[in-house]
Amino acid sequence: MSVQLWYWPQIPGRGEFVRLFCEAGEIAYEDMAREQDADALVEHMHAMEGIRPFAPPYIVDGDICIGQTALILQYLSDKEGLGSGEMEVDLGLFQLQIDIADFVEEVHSTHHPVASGQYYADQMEAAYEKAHDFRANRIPKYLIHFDNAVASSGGLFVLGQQWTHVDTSLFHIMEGLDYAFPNYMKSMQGSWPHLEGVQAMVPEIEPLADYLASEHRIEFNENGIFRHYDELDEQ
Ligand SMILES: N[C@@H](CCC(=O)N[C@@H](CS)C(=O)NCC(=O)O)C(=O)O
Repeated sequence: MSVQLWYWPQIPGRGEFVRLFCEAGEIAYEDMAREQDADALVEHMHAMEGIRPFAPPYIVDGDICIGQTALILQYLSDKEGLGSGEMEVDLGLFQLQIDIADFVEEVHSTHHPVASGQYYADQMEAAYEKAHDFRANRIPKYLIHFDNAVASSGGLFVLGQQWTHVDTSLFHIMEGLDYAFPNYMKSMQGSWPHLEGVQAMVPEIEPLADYLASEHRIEFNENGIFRHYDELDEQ
């Protein structure tokens, strides 16, 4: 039985972390709001009983409903036997996935530093300051942390030769940063070689290559999390 994925239909957003892992691991999923629309997603969320997810993405797997990207990935990885199988190691992967979630929140705050409910145009000055600090301090701090995690495995991925949900997510943040901050990322090329290795290797995971070339993959755009605004990039 396939898992239902509920996520906003117009942006890669956080839903993409789930899609990439499902595609790479050949986990059957239905992209519910892509098949229906955003209204169906809102309706579905509000009709739910018990503990509801706070926000998309969330998945429904039989009687189970799970929100929070990191938890969804950990759950699917456990269920499909795509982790290490050792609790200590899998907790380390989960920890990295939560680090990625924190980072994604900071990416979002570069264009929405004041209020997520207001337009970018109404908070551009603060965004400029925020993006400057993000490029100077936060990107290097996070990417060196992730680079060290890959380096410590001695292999191509975080677990060595075996890819995991952390690697598909690291691929996505590297692609997103290349889109959002192309000048900065070019100027820093070579600063996180193991991460660049993950970015190069993940598209080689066979089922994923098909997905990446397919129309189902949504391009980054200025409604999503990774947005490109010239003024927020290095000049
Ligand atoms: N920590 C959550 C964040 C979920 C989240 O912020 N989802 C966004 C879309 S990417 C949303 O719809 N948020 C609505 C809101 O925050 O009110 C996760 O990692 O899944």
